[in-house]
Amino acid sequence: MKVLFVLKDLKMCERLGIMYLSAVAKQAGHQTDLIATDLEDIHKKMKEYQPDILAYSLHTGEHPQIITFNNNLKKRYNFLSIFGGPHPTFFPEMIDSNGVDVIVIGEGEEAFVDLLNALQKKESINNIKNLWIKQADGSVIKNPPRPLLQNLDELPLPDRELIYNYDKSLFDEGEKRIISGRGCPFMCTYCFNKQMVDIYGKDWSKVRKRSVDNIIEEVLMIKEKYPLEFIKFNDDTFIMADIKWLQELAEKWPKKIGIPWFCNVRANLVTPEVARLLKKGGCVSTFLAIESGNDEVRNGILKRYMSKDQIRNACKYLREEGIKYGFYNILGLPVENKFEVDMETLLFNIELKPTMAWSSLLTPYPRTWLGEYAKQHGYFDGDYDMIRANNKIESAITFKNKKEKRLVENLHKFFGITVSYPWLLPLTKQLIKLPQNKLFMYILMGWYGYTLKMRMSPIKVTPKRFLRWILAVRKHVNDY
Ligand code: B12
Ligand code: SF4
Repeated sequence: MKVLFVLKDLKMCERLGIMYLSAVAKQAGHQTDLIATDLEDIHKKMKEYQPDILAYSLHTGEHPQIITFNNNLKKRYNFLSIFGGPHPTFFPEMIDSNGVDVIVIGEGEEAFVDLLNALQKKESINNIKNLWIKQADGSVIKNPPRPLLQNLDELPLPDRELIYNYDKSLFDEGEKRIISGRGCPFMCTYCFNKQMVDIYGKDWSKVRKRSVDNIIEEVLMIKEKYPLEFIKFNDDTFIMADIKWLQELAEKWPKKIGIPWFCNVRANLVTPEVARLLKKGGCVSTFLAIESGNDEVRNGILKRYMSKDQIRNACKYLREEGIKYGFYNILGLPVENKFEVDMETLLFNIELKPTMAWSSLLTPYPRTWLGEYAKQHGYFDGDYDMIRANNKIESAITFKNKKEKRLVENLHKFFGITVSYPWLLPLTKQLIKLPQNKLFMYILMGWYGYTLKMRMSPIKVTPKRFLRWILAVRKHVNDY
């Protein structure tokens, strides 16, 4: 079968989901290719490649545009459309949209191969687990999920050629993304994890780590074939394995690889021992999520269950080992006094002196506990089609009045730079009263790009890369 993966955009970011799917498809003898709708003319590709299947990977917010895109193609070409990724997983009702033939819920590798093999052999696809299949009369067959893959080492390594053949700039970037495991035992209310537990039960909560040797095999392959200066682990929380796994990584990585790396950590899991092992293994920078500087909001509403002192200690242990740390935060939460809470978050970030601070405007994603809470309390109207693919300009939350909306949305633009230079605070407080404008977006994206690439990452800044980053910032801003 000839598969064409379709992404709304690539945005200088390797998408591991489709890279795994492409690897398993090729292993089973099928052909794959890729298109990003912002980079290439689809009609040229359809005529040249003549795919049997268009396979879309979707985040919430990308869906309205992609559904229209697919539906227009359906009028001109003959193919099967299949949709996977976070949006179909959390909002399978999207199958009712015109032109959507099949959706995949949850982990996709085995279901995708079963589908391709069945189509190849001209067999029925109606009993394949994880799939919802639209029938000719419009009814939908809804199959249950299969058990989760237990041994991730059995998967082939993600297909990097799929991405790099398509976008040479990603090949040339010194940083490459990999993932060391799947699953998370926590239940933060804004996160996709809760829905995965609803789908898979407690099995999803058990973290499935790849073996250290399997990870090393992947990185050695990357090192041999592509420019590599820095590895970024995509894992939600990298250090969730038992300590023996981290000890083994810390032992083997410097000897066999010796490339610096980044990972996400959870403050309550960072002990002096964990920080020491991260350092020994070659970790140079981390991100941890504060989300809110207000204890009641962080623990009562977001259910992070961690104290300020735990966060302070985690930072201290990382600092003592010389590991950089950045923060994730969420602004515009569904609470009565949004702006006051966001100011508390800003001040707590300033206190902890991170290398960079990132903030997002809350997006009430479908089926998250917080999304439902926002709906029930009148902070969100429940229209997921109004959620933007990128929540960097405007919040989807309902505010008390225009003034509150403006203050929160503008604070988001100045958040990172104010955390780095707290003496800007009086100026920030004045600027956020102004109407939102493109310059504020440039400040947000420019500062984010600068701190991410030049402070958190050790990769070489070549003129070519620098120019590419500038263009990426411009593209991000112009997209809004
Ligand atoms: C690392 C990460 C990032 C990184 C890297 C992005 C990347 N695309 O790799 C960064 C920081 C850049 C990022 C950015 C964003 N992210 Co992010 N990110 C993640 C994270 C933690 C890991 C992604 C990953 O590598 N997963 C591992 C792969 C193997 O799994 P997967 O992608 O889900 O794919 C599997 C299945 O979904 C399925 N599948 C996927 N696509 C398809 C397609 C077909 C045809 C089939 C059959 C199956 C299938 O099969 C795959 C293999 O099993 C996830 C959470 C998570 N643990 O997955 C959030 C997550 C995907 N991100 C999320 C969001 C919201 C974003 C942003 C929109 C945030 C923002 N506002 O800017 C941006 C979007 C950027 C973009 N265009 O990709 C949400 C999506 C929620 C939703 N309902 O859409 C998630 C789920 C986290 C959350 N908040 O709950 N992200
Ligand atoms: S936010 Fe992180 S720690 Fe919380 S449930 Fe999601 S993945 Fe787990």
